[in-house]
Order: sequence, then C-alpha cells, then structure tokens
Amino acid sequence: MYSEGRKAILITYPNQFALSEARGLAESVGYSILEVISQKNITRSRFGVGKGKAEEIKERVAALKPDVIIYDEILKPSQQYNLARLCKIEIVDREKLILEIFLNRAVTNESKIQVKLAQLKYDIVRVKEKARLAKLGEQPGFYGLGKYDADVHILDIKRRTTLLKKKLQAEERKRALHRIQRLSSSIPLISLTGYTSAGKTSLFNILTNENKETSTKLFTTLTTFTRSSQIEGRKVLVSDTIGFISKLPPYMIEAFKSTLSELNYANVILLIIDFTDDVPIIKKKLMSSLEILSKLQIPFQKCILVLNKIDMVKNNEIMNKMNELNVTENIDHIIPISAHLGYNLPRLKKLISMQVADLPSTS
Ligand SMILES: Nc1nc2c(ncn2[C@@H]2O[C@H](COP(=O)(O)OP(=O)(O)OP(=O)(O)O)[C@@H](O)[C@H]2O)c(=O)[nH]1
Ligand SMILES: [Mg+2]
Repeated sequence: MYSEGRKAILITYPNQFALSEARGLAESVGYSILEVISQKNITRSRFGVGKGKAEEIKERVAALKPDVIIYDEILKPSQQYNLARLCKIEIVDREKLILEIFLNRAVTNESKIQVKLAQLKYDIVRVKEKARLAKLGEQPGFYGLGKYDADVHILDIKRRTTLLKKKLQAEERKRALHRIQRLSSSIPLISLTGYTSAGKTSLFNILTNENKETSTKLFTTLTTFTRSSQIEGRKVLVSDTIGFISKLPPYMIEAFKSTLSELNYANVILLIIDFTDDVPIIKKKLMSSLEILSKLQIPFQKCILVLNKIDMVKNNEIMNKMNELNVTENIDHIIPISAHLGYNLPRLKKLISMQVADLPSTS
C-alpha cells in the first residue's frame, strides 16, 4: 500500500463524522494514526489552525515523531508551507490524501491517467508557490515535494500534462465508442452509485453474479465496471461506479468526469446508502451524493434510494430512521435492503423493471 506503516498525527474537526471519515481515508492507504488533534476551525489563513494550536501541534510532532501530519482540509499551498516549516514535517492535506488513495486503487488505464493528471494539478500550484517564495528569498523545502529547480519542474509538469491529456482523450474515445454500441443496442442501463463503502459492489455482485472486490476500506472501486444481467426477464446492463466522498475537491470531480459521466447515460440510478450509520451522518452523506449528482445534471427522478445493510439495523429502528430522513420530496422510490442477506431484492428488481418498462424492448 502507498503509505503502509507511515505514522501520522491527524488534524480534523471535533465531530464523529469528520473523525471517522478522515481516519477511514488515512487508514485505507496504510497510515497509522498516533494521535488525533481536533479543532473547530481548521480553515484559518496562515496555518489552517490558529497560531496557538499550530505551536501545540509542533510540540506533539516533536514528542511523537510521526512521519507526516494529515490535515483534514484542503490547504492552500501557502498554508501548507507555513505549517510544514513550523513543524518541520510533511503535511498531507485532504486533497493529497484522496490523491494517494486514488493512486493506490487505480487499475484501468483511464483511471491511472486521470489520477496522474489530478496529481500534476496538485503539484503545479505548489511548485509555483515554491518559485514565488524563492524569489522572496525564502528557501522553501516543501517537505515532501522534490528539490528541483522550480522553473524546470514547472516545464516538466506541463510537458507531462499535455502528454497525459492526449492519452486520456484516446481512452475517452474508446469509452465513447463502447457507449455508442451500448446505446444503439438500447439495453437499459442501471448504475449503482453512492457514498464510498455503502455496499455498491456487494449489490452489483448479486445483481450480476460477479465476484468483484468488496471491502470495509474506502474507495475499493475506482473504475466503472459494466456487466449484463437479467432483471424480471429483461436484459439490462448494470454498472458499478466510483464512490462519493464529502469535500471532494472540484478538480477531482473534473478529473473523474468521464468516469462519473457514465451516470448520465443510466436509465435507472440506484443511490445506495449505508443505513447502519446514524441519521445525521446518513443525511450528510446523502446530501453530498445528491450534490454530486446535481453537478452532473442528473435528474433525481431516475434515482431509487436504496437503504442497504438493514440486516444490521433493528426492525423498529428502520421505520424511525426512514421517517427522520424525510427525503421523499427529492426521490420517489425508497427501499430498504440487505445486499448480504438478499432481503427485499425481489422488490428492488420489481422497482427497477417498472422504471425501465417504458423503454423500447430489444429482447
Ligand atoms: N452487514 C452488511 N454489510 C454489508 C452489506 N452490503 C455491503 N456490506 C459491507 O460493507 C462494506 C463495503 O461494501 P462494498 O460493496 O465494498 O461497498 P462499495 O460501495 O462498493 O465501496 P467502494 O467501492 O469502496 O466505494 C463491505 O465490508 C461489505 O461486506 C449488507 O447488506 N449488510
Ligand atoms: Mg465498490
């Protein structure tokens, strides 16, 4: 794994959602968290945290000697540099952490190129900051960013970016060709989507008799994977997709747009929710999922909200939680299921087949 065994101090917000998500992200690339420092406001201008807190972090770094600080926000290069210089340690901000995960998980050519492009975008703003500081007479070792001459580095990044973009276009053309073939066959496409770890691949495997990897780690699936299957006697295509996460940097949505845009071609979207979470967390995850769907201009009428893992939720709690969620104004169809036990799968299939009933049939 990318950062297997690297020790980290984690800086995050003082709430369970932020903490467990940040810990999940960090641990899924192999970091071990030595200590968590939480603070209400971690978006201040100079260090992210306030000056006093920054000094406290410096002391904890000196005492615990971690390899990195994981900072659960997207930092400006100047903030990242200030904190790195104060604490004399590499700062892995949320953006960098997500990049590491993607780098670790990308398997197809397309996703590998997408991740590399996103990484170059991340690097170039930092190299530019380095050049700016050098002009001011600073000696900016960025802790973790190489020590090359900034101008050479910028040229090199630009050259690599152009090359990768060309390669990405070629991959996108392949994907578009597949899509045209699929559209012309007019077989309905069912896409599974939702927050990372909600159980998309688990449901995909049952719907298609596949055996794709599922795990408790975040972002197990990075690549859209499509298989044909039969639902209620009708031939359909089922697509498993990359999971969502809160505070996904906008250019990463951009980087994964061609992967995500597969959702635009779906006839039915199964928006999967991990129903074992507490209601406030479900709401947050649901909101960030809906936000990404609306950024992709996907109409919510196409969605079926699938509340998964109800084998882990008590019967009386299911109704209570559904009432508390109160999302019916956005989405017409809601169904609790268990991908593990197969509970309610026949009903889900019935719902899907009703949604595609109006499409012209080829089989
Ligand atoms: N108890 C229970 N666990 C489930 C169920 N469905 C999935 N899981 C577990 O939830 C975890 C995540 O499942 P995945 O299917 O990998 O989730 P995913 O949405 O594909 O996740 P990413 O690909 O990482 O975005 C795994 O440990 C599954 O075993 C379910 O119905 N009940
Ligand atoms: Mg998956």
